[in-house]
Formats: sequence, structure tokens, C-alpha cells
Amino acid sequence: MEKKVAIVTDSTAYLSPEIRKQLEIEMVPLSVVFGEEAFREELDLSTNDFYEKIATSEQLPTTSQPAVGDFVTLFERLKSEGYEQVISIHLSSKISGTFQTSQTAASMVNGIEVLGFDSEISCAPQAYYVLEAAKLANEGTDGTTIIDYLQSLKKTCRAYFMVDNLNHLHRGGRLNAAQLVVGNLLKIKPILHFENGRIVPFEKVRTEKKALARILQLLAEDASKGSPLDVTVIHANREDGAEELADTIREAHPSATVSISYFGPVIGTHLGAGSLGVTWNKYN
Ligand code: MYR
Repeated sequence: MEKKVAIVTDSTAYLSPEIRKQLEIEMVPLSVVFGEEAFREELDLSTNDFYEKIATSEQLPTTSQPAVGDFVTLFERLKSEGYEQVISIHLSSKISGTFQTSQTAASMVNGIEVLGFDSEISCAPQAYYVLEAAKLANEGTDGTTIIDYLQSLKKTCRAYFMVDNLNHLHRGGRLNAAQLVVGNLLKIKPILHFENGRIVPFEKVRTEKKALARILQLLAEDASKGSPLDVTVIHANREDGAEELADTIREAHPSATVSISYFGPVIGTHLGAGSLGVTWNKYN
């Protein structure tokens, strides 16, 4: 007998409410905190309002993971709706306690099996895992098979990003590279990526132009090996820059599908406005 499998993620996948509704994906929000006031991203604070607020506010925000009760309430509801399994897909457990909190909640709810998936990343690549999982769940695939498939996809995931100012990542304690603090003073624009769930410098580059050129070179290398290119450009309040980059990629790779996504409030707090990222999957 097929099991009814629910798909849960958190807000940092930045999947639109329309797509979530269409594919029956549940979302648990993280929050940004200004002083004493917490705002759940998307629900209490839109991405545009967030970037406007940080541009004008003296106070720098921090972020917080969902409360365990948010997951307990959701898992209880899913159980009452007849779901037997949940795939709970979250941002890297090395940069947020969200994954661990979902696991704690899972141990508090009986009668529904929660299978956690630590994406070891966030944003558009996390969304990719969520969409793949939703597709399989809608086809009636068992939860364990879905988790195995997602694990196998991990080695295909490529994601590089760059920030305008390293201070945000440093302040939030999410950068594993003490030497880059010096780099920042020298105005180095390192290309960053994830390694074992942590953010580390991929290469130190002196200008943004060079960093973008290098990312495009990495993309071209994968394309030349025959990877079907499904590329996402991600931006932090930098729509024009993202459009320009997307156009450059489309020109260089006419057969590629290129979409644009964004760094919402929680991730934007840690990266800062102006950040850009590029992600794709390498299948060979
Ligand atoms: C929390 O307070 O639990 C949330 C912490 C979020 C840290 C985010 C660090 C930056 C992640 C960049 C993702 C780029 C993906 C391509």
C-alpha cells in the first residue's frame, strides 16, 4: 500500500506560495529580528520591505530559527490529514538549528514518520531538492526512496556566490575563513561556496568582475562536458545585476534554462544586499 508522504521545507528555500500550493509543499518560516521585534519572513515581512528596512534602519537585524512548536503543530496537522510520512528538507544544519529543531519536533509526535533531509546548503539549491521530492511524493514514491534519491543528487549540486561586503557573514558567524576578514579589508571579493554544509571561500578574487567571470568559466566547463544546464541566478535586492548575469548565461549557453531567484530576509541578513549567486547541477 502506498504511503501518503508530505513534503515540508523552511522559508529559506524561497519557493513562491503559488508553487508550494500547487505541489502541496508545507513551509515553516524562519525570522529576522530587529531589536525586540521578530518578523517571520514572507508572512510578516516581504523581501522588498526587508531590503528597504535595512537600507534605512540604524539597527542591523539578526535571524532566528523556527520554534520547535511550529514543527510539532505542523506534523500533528499532517498526521490528522492522513499523512504517514513527512520529508522535512532544511537549510544546512551547520549554519542553522532549523534541521535539528525539526528532528526534535519529530521525536515529540507519534504516529507519523518524519524523515529529515539536511540539504547542506540553502536557497535555490534547497528548493531544487524540495521540488524533486514533491514530484516523487506526488507520484506515490515511498519516503525512504525519496531520501535516497535526494542524497544521490547532492553530488550534482553546484553553487557559488559572492557578497558585496564580508562583514555580514562574519558578524553572523557563518563564515569559516578567519583569513578573509583581512581579505575584506583589502577589498577582496572571494567566491564562496558550501563544503560539508559550511560556507568556505572557493577562490579569492580581487574584483567582482573577475569573480563573476570565474563563476561563468566553471559553468562553461560543466556545460562542455554535456551537463544539461538548468541554471538559477540568485540575488539580494539586485534584480538588474541578476537579469544581466542571466542574459550573459543565456547568450553563452542558448540551450540552458536560466531562472532568477532571490535571497530573502533571513539569508539577506547574513549575506547583505548586493550579493549574487549562481547554481546549477552537474550530471556528469
Ligand atoms: C538562523 O538564524 O538559524 C538562520 C541562519 C542562516 C544563515 C545563512 C548564512 C548564509 C547562507 C548563504 C546561502 C547561499 C546559497 C546559495
